Amino acid sequence: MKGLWLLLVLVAAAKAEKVFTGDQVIRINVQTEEQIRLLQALQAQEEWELDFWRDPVSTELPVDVRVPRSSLSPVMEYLGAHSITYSVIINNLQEVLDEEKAEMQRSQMRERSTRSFNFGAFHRLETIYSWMDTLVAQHPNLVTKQEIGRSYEDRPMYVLKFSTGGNKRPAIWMDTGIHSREWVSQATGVWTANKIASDYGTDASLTSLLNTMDIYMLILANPDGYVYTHTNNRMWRKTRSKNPGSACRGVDPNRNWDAGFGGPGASKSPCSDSYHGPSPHSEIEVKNVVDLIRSHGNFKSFISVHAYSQLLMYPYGYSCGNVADQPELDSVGRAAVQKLTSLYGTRYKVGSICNIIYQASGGSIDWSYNVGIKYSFAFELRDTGRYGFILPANQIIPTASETWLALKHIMEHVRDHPY
Ligand code: INF
Ligand code: ZN
Repeated sequence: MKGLWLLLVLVAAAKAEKVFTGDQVIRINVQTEEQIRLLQALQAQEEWELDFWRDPVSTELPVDVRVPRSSLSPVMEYLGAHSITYSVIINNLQEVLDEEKAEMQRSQMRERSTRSFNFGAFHRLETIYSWMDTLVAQHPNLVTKQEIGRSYEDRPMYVLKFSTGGNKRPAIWMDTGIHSREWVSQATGVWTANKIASDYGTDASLTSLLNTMDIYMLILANPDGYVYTHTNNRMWRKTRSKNPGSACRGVDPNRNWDAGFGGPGASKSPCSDSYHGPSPHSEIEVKNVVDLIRSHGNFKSFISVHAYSQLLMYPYGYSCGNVADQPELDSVGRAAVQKLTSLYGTRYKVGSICNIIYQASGGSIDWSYNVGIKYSFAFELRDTGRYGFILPANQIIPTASETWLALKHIMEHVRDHPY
């Protein structure tokens, strides 16, 4: 009876899963400001349900947009009418998603038979949470798991704390997965947590860092959204909170921080993927982090990891003016990216959020910088749009390995420049 019940539940969940058959992801290399305005007009209308993977903001960065199959002909007509050229980077999104799911299932089978955790695979929330307990058990004198609060749908939010003693030592914060669909971010968080635990005691630089500082990692910063990308909509980005008066769910957790809140570069529409929410820190997932950072009071670095575009950014997003520490942040960022590139040649750009991509208000690292955490950075991991959010799992370990070189450089700079 139990088996039948489980089957029914799975079928129901499967039924609820959104499919993207025939959806195309197209790339538009905008040539003029006029074209940017034309694309922003597309972004504003909700009828064609366009999902901008990269927003139309500057002629510097290509625009990537998922076009639902039902909107393909009107969109192509619109682009043609304005002689906006484009290329198709993903011809049928569902095919790519099916392969991603098949790869996950193959990996789960291997894990069950070998009883080992595959760092080169994407995992469901439950698997990551039980792996956390394994990591703590393997490194009882270094790693602890702390519940910093619960999500909107009442899931625990776990932070892994790496500490060799002391009380409220100077600390480094790292979060991954604040945007749930950016799966290589959470996967990089898992790999990095294991790397820190494994290398303590053998990597002299990391050991000296952990003998004087603590590291806090929030791997699933948006747990409800992450589960939703597995069960209902792989392209989900926001939280899953209900918006009063709207059928649309969720707030963009990277627009909900009290830093230029509600300013340009965020939407007031609950249906928008960059909806800033009703008020700063309205999202419990954001408030839980804010409360921890504030009560700890001794964080020296705040690093938030996103994907994709291969960028290393520093504040501000809410304005294009330079922060006081811009020269130092820029030089640390460039040196960190040099270390990253040295591994596989992966190229990154460095700069402030506003200058490199676009004005975005209410972002997490603007808030952390403004509360005095000087070394605030945001990563945009691989790739530059060939796969976008659906990065193949075989790129997880290379991505995490190269990113670790940059993270280590930042952490070493923080260690050597106490303030
Ligand atoms: N990045 C953009 C965003 O809309 C830009 C960004 C990154 C703004 C980091 C602020 C801080 O949030 C992504 N990338 O969503 O995944
Ligand atoms: Zn993001």
